[in-house]
Amino acid sequence: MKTNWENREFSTDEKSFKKATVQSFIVFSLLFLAGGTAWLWLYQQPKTADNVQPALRAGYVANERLFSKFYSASKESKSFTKEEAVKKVRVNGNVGVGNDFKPDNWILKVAKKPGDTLLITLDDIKALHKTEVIFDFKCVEGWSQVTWWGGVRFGDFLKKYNLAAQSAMNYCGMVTPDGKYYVGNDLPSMLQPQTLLCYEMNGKSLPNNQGYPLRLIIPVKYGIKHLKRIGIIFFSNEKPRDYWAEQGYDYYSGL
Ligand SMILES: Nc1nc2c(c(=O)[nH]1)N[C@H]1C(S)=C(S)[C@@H](COP(=O)(O)O)O[C@H]1N2
Ligand SMILES: [Mo]
Repeated sequence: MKTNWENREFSTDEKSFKKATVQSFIVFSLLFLAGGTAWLWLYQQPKTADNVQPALRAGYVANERLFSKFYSASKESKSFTKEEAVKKVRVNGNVGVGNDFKPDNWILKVAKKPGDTLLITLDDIKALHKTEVIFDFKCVEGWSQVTWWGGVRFGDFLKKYNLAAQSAMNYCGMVTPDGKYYVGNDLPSMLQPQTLLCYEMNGKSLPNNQGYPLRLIIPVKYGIKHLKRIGIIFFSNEKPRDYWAEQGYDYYSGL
C-alpha cells in the first residue's frame, strides 16, 4: 500500500503534546545535571605526581592496554609520494632546540649500560643504509601534514651496533643535548620499520629548528614523541621521563 505522506493527517491532541514536552525537558535536565556533576567530580580530584586527575590517568592506562594489544609492527602507516609531501614544513615546539647549540661538538651518546656509552658521529650514521618515509605527521593539537624524511631505521641501527640485549628491554629514552626535552617510547614502536633516526627532510639535511643534526621520526606516535635533536639514547624496563607525559598528556600517545 502506498502512503501519501503529504496528505497524511496527524492527530496531535494538545494534552499529549504538552506531556511529551515536559517529559523531554525533565530527562534533558537530569542528563545535564549528571554530566555536570561527573565533570566537576573529575576535575576536582587532586592531581597525582604526573599532573593529571587519577580518573583521567586510568582512562589513558586502559586506552594503552587496549591499543597496544592491536599494535602490530608489520602494520605500516600509510605512505605517500614525494610530490604529496609539503614543501614548507611546519615548525612546532622548540624546547631543547635553541640557537646556543654547537653543531661541531655534537656526538650521539648511546648508553648501553651504566659506564658503557657508545659515541657515534653523524657520518657513522649516514654510512648505514638510508630509508625514506613519507607519512602524515599528526600533532595532538589537531593539525597534520604529509612530510618526507630520510634516515636510518632504528632497527637497522640497533643491529649494526650490537644492541640486541637493549632492544629486548621495554623502553627507549631520548634526551636533547641540553637535557630540556626528553621522551620515552616503547620498544615495539621503536622497532616498527618506519621508525627512523632521521637526518634529512625533503631530501636535504635537517634544518636547525627541525632538530639538526638528528631527530626521531616515529609514525606510529603523535608528534610529541618525535624528539628533535637527539643527544642521548638509553634503554630501560621502566618508563623513561617524558616531557609531555609530565604535563599530563598520554604517555603511550599511539596512533
Ligand atoms: N626537542 C624537541 N622536540 C620536539 C618538540 C619540542 O618542543 N622540542 N615538540 C614536539 C612536537 S609537539 C611536535 S608536533 C613535533 C613537531 O615537529 P616539527 O617541528 O618538525 O614539525 O616535534 C616534537 N619534537
Ligand atoms: Mo605536537
